Amino acid sequence: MDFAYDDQNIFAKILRGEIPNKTVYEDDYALAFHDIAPQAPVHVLVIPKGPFMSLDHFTRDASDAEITGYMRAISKTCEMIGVEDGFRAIANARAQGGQEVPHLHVHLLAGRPMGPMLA
Ligand code: IU
Repeated sequence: MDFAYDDQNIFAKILRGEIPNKTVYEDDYALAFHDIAPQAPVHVLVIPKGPFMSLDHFTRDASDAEITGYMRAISKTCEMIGVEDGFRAIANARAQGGQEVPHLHVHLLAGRPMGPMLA
């Protein structure tokens, strides 16, 4: 499987500070920011700082510290945005998964009922 990472993707540019973002949470392992086209009252993307395309790539190649750090950052982000009433987490991967930006991102959606099924 080809996991060639494109360091010109938009989230890589955001991580390098070349493009601004509305940051919710940041630490050594991850950045969380508001999605530019929110699909819910709260729609935040959490991305690892390393060059990982997708969830399978990340969980194959990232170090234990990177994986733990990223998961903890998701928890911290949930604290920041307030998800007491529930939320949905989605990680699209590659073409059939509907992934548009080839840097791993978990969508956190909250603030409305999500319905029983994904599209
Ligand atoms: P996807 O899972 O790769 O399809 O999601 C990409 C998301 O990135 C999507 O929800 C876009 O609205 C969002 N996004 C963004 O927040 N800022 C950008 O500059 C671009 C896309 I391009």
